[in-house]
Amino acid sequence: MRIRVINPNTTVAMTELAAAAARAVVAPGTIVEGITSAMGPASIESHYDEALSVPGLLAEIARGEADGVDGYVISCFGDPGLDAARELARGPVIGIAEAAMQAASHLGRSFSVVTTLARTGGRAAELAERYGMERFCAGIHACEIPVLELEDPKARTVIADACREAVHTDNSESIVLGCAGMADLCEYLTREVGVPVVDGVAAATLTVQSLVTMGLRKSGRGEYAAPLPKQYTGLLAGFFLESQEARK
Ligand code: 2AL
Repeated sequence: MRIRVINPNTTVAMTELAAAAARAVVAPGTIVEGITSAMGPASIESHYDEALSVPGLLAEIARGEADGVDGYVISCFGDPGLDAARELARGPVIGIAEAAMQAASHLGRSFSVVTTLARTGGRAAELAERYGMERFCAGIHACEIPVLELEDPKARTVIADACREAVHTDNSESIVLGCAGMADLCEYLTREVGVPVVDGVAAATLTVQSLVTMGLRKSGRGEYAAPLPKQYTGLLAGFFLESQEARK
């Protein structure tokens, strides 16, 4: 099976980091392809960034469909474009926030999200609500490190401190990492913090792998059916959709 881990920001190093986290957990025979969006923001840490990341993500889903890919991971914690991506794909599309929160809900009664900048916390809260995870989400904490500075060797101790503080303040039982760029710190943080630490990239990749292994595909009935064909203009002219028949 082929799973594409799509990084909706345009930073190749982040794609490689996420693809490595995915490859570390998949079964033999599952091929993970890391894909960097060809257009959009270098990192996603505002609603503006998130909105402008969606066309590039959807272009990659369309390309994946043409290439016969089995399923996709949206490798950004805002789960940008998740519903739209599902409309385009035949296989499962899983966001790292939904997968991480759901995995954490199996591990304890409560989790804390540790994210990058505080301004991304509203989106995380909205997603917890959307996924029915508010009951488990005890708090959302920021380490105030911008996405592209997570690579700095000093970042790991700041994030570990934020995780310990979150567990203490929220009295929570696990941690959900709030950025794909934290995936490589999961083992280190688990050792440092002493509670399960969930990386959404690994969780989402294995969710896709499980669904495809079970022979389950996206439902084409109702809301996630292929979008109606219509003209798109201006910069989005390339997103013109042909008839659904032609795309099957
Ligand atoms: C993210 C993420 O996962 N990728 C990105 O560019 N921004 N999340 C975040 N909380 O900043």
